[in-house]
Parts: sequence; structure tokens; C-alpha cells
Amino acid sequence: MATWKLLAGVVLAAALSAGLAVRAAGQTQKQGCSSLSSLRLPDVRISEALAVPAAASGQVRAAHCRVNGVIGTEIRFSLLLPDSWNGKFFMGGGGGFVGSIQNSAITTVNQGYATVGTDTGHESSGTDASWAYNNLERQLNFGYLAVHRTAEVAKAIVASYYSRPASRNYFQGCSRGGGQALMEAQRFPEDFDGIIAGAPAYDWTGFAAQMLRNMQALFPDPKNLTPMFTPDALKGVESAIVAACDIIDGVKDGIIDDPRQCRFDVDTLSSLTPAQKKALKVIYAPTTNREGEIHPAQPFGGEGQTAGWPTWITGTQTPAAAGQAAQPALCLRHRRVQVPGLQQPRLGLQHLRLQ
Ligand SMILES: [Ca+2]
Repeated sequence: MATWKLLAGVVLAAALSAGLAVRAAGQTQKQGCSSLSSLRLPDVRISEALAVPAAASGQVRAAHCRVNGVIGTEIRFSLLLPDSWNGKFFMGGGGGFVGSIQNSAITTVNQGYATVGTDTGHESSGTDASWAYNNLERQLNFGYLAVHRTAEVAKAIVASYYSRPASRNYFQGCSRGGGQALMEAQRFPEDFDGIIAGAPAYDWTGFAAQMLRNMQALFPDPKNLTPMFTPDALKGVESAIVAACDIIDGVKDGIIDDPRQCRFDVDTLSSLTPAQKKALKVIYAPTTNREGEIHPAQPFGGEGQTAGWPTWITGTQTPAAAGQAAQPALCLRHRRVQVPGLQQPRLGLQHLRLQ
């Protein structure tokens, strides 16, 4: 009997204790959110710590504590700490040149993850790289440091807020975010337990050289930045290539399974001008400098896709084309690739010499 009483007492005490702990945790979290604004971390300024109620619609629906802040000079981040935490942390990457706080894993907060995103240390549109000019700190932040520092700071805030560190830490990103993912895996393998690298733009220097080379071919006169190819012309190129190479994989379905197997002579495209053919031959060739290949050739296929060539290769309008031309020069300078003409880069096509 005494044993039963003792056991019941222990169970009751445990249940009460757990219940009190849950209530205390809820109260503590709400108070804890606003108190995070006074959390002191080295080289970190917390600009906002706000309890956000649950929402019925939108990307972020779970009730959470939002912590915005700045690391170092200008690495901005936004961390979401859900009221119902699953004990884990999930960081999401950004796209292009980032330039605004982006978090491709932001919806994981609805599953209970604490999640963070960063602008990688500068403010710009995703296709503008002018922020990098003569600013080594921003270049390094964007190159690899901002994601790492944001992860470290976010994990410290998570541990402070929930009174224990996350049991698992994950990262996922696509495009530039995929490149961030691989950079993390290579440089800071302790940061995350699991990493998803989607369509990783990992050879930033290589494809920046390729983009630059393409710009030179497509805009031979730097005073004339009118795109050389209309969307219809690009669709014509794509149709001819698909017609020639679709069947190589054995199935005529409009898809070239392996573009590397495709052989196509652009001189057979009778609707194109000699200048257009010349530019295409450059684009379909590897990018090289005196030391050899910098980046593989652009594969055949996808020329007529709106989100493909017009956006990333040929340009859709004059300002975009001019902007794209300027970006690779900045990237190349950052990585100190020895490309003739780029040792003293200037923002003009006439100064750039790629082989
Ligand atoms: Ca096929």
C-alpha cells in the first residue's frame, strides 16, 4: 500500500510538474521572445524580437518569435522560432546574388523547425552585383562567410530561446542556394547534419567567365546593347536542334536526353545572320583562357525557354543585358582568376578579353 501511494505520488508529481513546465514554457517563450532583443552575442545586433501569432494563410502560418538582426557590418538575417518547436533547425538559402533576406526553407517553421535566412551581407536585386565592386568584405560574405556566420548566430539564439541546442541542423538551397549548400559542406562541415544542394551553382567563377564570354559574343559593339536574338529566333534555334537530336535517345518525344550526344552545325540555320551564327558558335564552345578550359560549353537545348536563354544568356532588354555583362567581371575579380584583361577590371565590355 505504501508502495502504491508512493508510486501514485511520484506519478502525480511528475504530471503536475510536466503540466506546469508546459505552461511555464509557453509563458517563458512569450516573455523570452521580447527579451531576445537584449540578448548579447559577439558582433551581433538584434533589431527586432517580435511574437507573431498564427496565421490562417500565407507562407508562414505557425505562431512564432521572429528575430531580425545584423551580424558584423551588414549581414542581415531573420530567424523564426516556432512556439511548437520540434527541436530542430533548418536554414534556407538564397538565389542569384541574393541581396535581400531569403530563406528557401521558411515554410519549415510550419512543421516546427526553427528557420533562418540571410541577405548574405548586401542589399540589391538578385541580378545586380554592383555592391561587390571594390568591397572585399561583401565579396567574402557572399562567397561563403555570411551563411556560416548566420548559421552560428541563429543556432546560438535557438539554444538561448529554448534553453537547449537543436538536436539536428539542416540546410537546403537551390541555384545559388545550392552553391551555398556545397560551400557549407566543404568549408564548414560541422554546421549542418544534413544538406540539400538543389541545382547548385557551385562554380561561380567558371560560369561567370562563361557569361562574360557570352556577353562579348552577343554584344560585339559595347555601344549597342540591343539583344541579338528575339524570342522567336531562339525558339527557331531550339526547334532545329530538337529536330536533329531528339531521336538520338531512341524516343521521339521532344526531349534530348543527353545533350552531350547532340552534334549540330549552326551554319545550317538559314534564318540566322552571320553575326548570330558567330555568336552561337562561341556560346556552344567551352570557355577558355591561356591556361585551358574555365567552364564547359553551353549544351544544346533549352534555347527557346523563357526562363533560360533570354534571362541568362542573350538578354531580354537593354538594361538587363548591360547588367549581366557587368556581373561576371566582379565575380572574376573576387576569385582572382587570371583572365587577360581582368586584372584591372572596369565595367565596360571593351576592356574584357576572354579567349
Ligand atoms: Ca528524345
